[in-house]
Amino acid sequence: MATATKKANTAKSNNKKTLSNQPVKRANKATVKDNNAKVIVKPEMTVGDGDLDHRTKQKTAKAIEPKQPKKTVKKSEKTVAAEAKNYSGLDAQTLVRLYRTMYMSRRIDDKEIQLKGQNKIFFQISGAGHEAMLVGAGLAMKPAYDWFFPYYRDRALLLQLGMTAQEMLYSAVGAEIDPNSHGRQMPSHWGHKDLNVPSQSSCTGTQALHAVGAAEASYRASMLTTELQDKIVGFKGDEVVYMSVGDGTTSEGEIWEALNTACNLKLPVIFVVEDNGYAISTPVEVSTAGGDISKLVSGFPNLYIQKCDGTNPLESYDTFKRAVEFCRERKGAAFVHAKVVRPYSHSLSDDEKLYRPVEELERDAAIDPIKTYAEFLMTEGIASSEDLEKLRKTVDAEVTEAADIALVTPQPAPESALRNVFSPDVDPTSKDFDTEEGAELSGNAGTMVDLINRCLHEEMERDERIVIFGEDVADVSREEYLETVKGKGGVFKVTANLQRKFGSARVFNSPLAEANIIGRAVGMAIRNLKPVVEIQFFDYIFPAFHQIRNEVAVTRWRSDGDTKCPLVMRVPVGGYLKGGAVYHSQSGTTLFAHTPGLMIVYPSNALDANGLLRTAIRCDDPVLFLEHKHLYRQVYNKSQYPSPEFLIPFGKAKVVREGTDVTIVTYGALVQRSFEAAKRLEKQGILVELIDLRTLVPYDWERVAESVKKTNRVIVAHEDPISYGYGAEIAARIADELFEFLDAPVRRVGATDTFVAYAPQVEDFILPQIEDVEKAATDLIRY
Ligand SMILES: Cc1ncc(C[n+]2csc(CCOP(=O)(O)OP(=O)(O)O)c2C)c(N)n1
Ligand SMILES: [Mg+2]
Repeated sequence: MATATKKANTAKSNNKKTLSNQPVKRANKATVKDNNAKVIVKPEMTVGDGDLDHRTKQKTAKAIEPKQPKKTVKKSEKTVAAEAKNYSGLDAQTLVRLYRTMYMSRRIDDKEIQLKGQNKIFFQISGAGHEAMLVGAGLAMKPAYDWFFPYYRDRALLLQLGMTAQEMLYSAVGAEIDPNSHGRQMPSHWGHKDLNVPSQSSCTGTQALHAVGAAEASYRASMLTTELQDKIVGFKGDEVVYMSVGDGTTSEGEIWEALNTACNLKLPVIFVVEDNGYAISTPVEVSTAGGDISKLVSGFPNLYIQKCDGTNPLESYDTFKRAVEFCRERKGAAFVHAKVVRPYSHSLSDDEKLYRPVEELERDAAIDPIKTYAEFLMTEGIASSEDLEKLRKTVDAEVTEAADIALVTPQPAPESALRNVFSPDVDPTSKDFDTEEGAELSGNAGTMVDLINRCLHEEMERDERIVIFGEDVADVSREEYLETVKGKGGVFKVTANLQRKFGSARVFNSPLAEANIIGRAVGMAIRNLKPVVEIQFFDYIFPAFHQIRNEVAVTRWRSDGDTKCPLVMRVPVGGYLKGGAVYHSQSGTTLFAHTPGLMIVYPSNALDANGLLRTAIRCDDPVLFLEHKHLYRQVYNKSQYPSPEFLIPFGKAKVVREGTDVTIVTYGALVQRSFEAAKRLEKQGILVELIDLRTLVPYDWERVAESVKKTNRVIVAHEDPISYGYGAEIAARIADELFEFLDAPVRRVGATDTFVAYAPQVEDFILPQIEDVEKAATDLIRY
């Protein structure tokens, strides 16, 4: 007990020490508390309440042009930014422009709400209550220079950066010319190529890792050659990366994985938490231990933590200026925790009155930044009520006009749906990727591990954009040991000696966090690095499944080609290991094959692995490259080495053996097993045509069809569990398109619908064996 207390105390004081080392600025608690405590009787008017006919009626004043601040005007105690004596160094025009942007943001929300009510648009989520913080952030950063990974509340930021009301309303109506997603995503899912805003998804928090990867692209390029820097999209050397989330989203693991890496590498990422106190209906104290996210992150080293009143644009601007400076100077990452309000429901699909009492809503309304900042401008004599009224009128007119135009702007043609699933420019199934015919081989025969490793060496040599990372892939992270130890180079040694050859900036270990690996790779790929990452075992790919399915595979499509993240995910897969058991033997290609936008490669031998990996690296789409662990070192699939230009195209199956009686369509470890079965069957006079698909997405349908037309009997064999498997897809298509050529039903061979057991004889029962393939063939012949 005593020891425990002692430990706790030490931890506490250590924490304190770390904190005091950080340039932490505490929030102006008094202001926030005071404001929260103020109970305002039903506000006179509600700005942006969804009804365009409601207008803010401010007190009258005369001037039309923004006035220079009158130093003589008596300041109200309640002045929003009374402490900002020189208005954060901003002139009157800028101060008024900030209001214009905030108001514009609110009015676009209101317009959308109106249009949604009229069934003219199909979804709405607002940025209401967050505007002040967002214009402050936008003003402190450099548009089209810095990088932005914003979330759906960030309308005012995007306006501040230069996106127009028109562009936003194109998005709302699903117009094809919408720069955010060209009609593919809900509105407020930001993306703007020219403004360095990569396409953002609906997934809360995934973009934190992309932001880290985007910052890391610059960080790694800084350590490498200037030629590489030229290839990094938007490389400046001092650019910073903005990433925002809500309070609720800070509970996602990816946020913590992102903070961990950003702080560890001192990456220039500004983590922004827009704390409106709710995640839909769940209050912050339910999601966040202690209710204060800044406290929870206070142990991270190199993290500049700032709290601010996000309803105050000037305080927000000051805060962001400091955070930006910290990151620009490459001192580390920054964390801005901004308290904001949410005057509207979460989205139009939500009714906040179901879980928030009127008094609370009124408290928020009283500190609504659209209201308080207008009051500030008037009280300080920066703009008169008439100025602001006039400004509001012009904004309203602009928004109305933009909406009218958007409503008559065409949506994409229905068949455009098929565009940009994969790269329209680089086709890995084309002849450009085929040097297989007559390829010259040399040297001693190597294993699949050897030939993959050789390919990685050659490709890294050829393309300096390639970075390799994952768990334990480096030779030795502590470089000082490089000369004294042999090095690890991956648990299967596939990446051996790459760090030694190409350096730790290009080959490095990741933390033990699969989403971290894939999410960072996305951010790097967005900026034109070429990540070739390793997931240590297929069985552990699932923490990254969200990133793979919802980000990697869909980024190009959801932005209609504006954002892409081509990368290669090498993944050891499969069983037949004797003792691999449940969590080191899994196959599950269907889970990924069912995800549009992902290419899947599954080589059965060393030479194919080499040629297909080269194509995977050189193509412009994300590729899941499955390497069967059992095949890694088999003598039967060894090969001599091809040249560094040896390429096998995707979608080109290999006829391993020709035959006339029955076709076996397979891949991976079942190729050799089927080959053995074919030899046995030949002795019975049955001639098998054996097809190794080699790539599962895309696959060589022509070759399959040609064979089935010849043999009229077909088996689809794979290692995955049989039900709902990849074979079901092939079998269904054969039944559908080749029915008249069949003399027997399509038969499938696969694993039992279980996981793989440890005890060898049970494993043998579960996984398909030579006998299973043989029996299926004899059954079909007898049919
Ligand atoms: C991974 C994921 N889980 C759940 C959702 C559904 N969802 C969308 S927004 C949201 C709440 C987010 O709250 P917060 O992060 O506080 O942001 P706020 O909307 O309050 O600004 C939820 C649960 C989602 N989009 N993504
Ligand atoms: Mg929230």
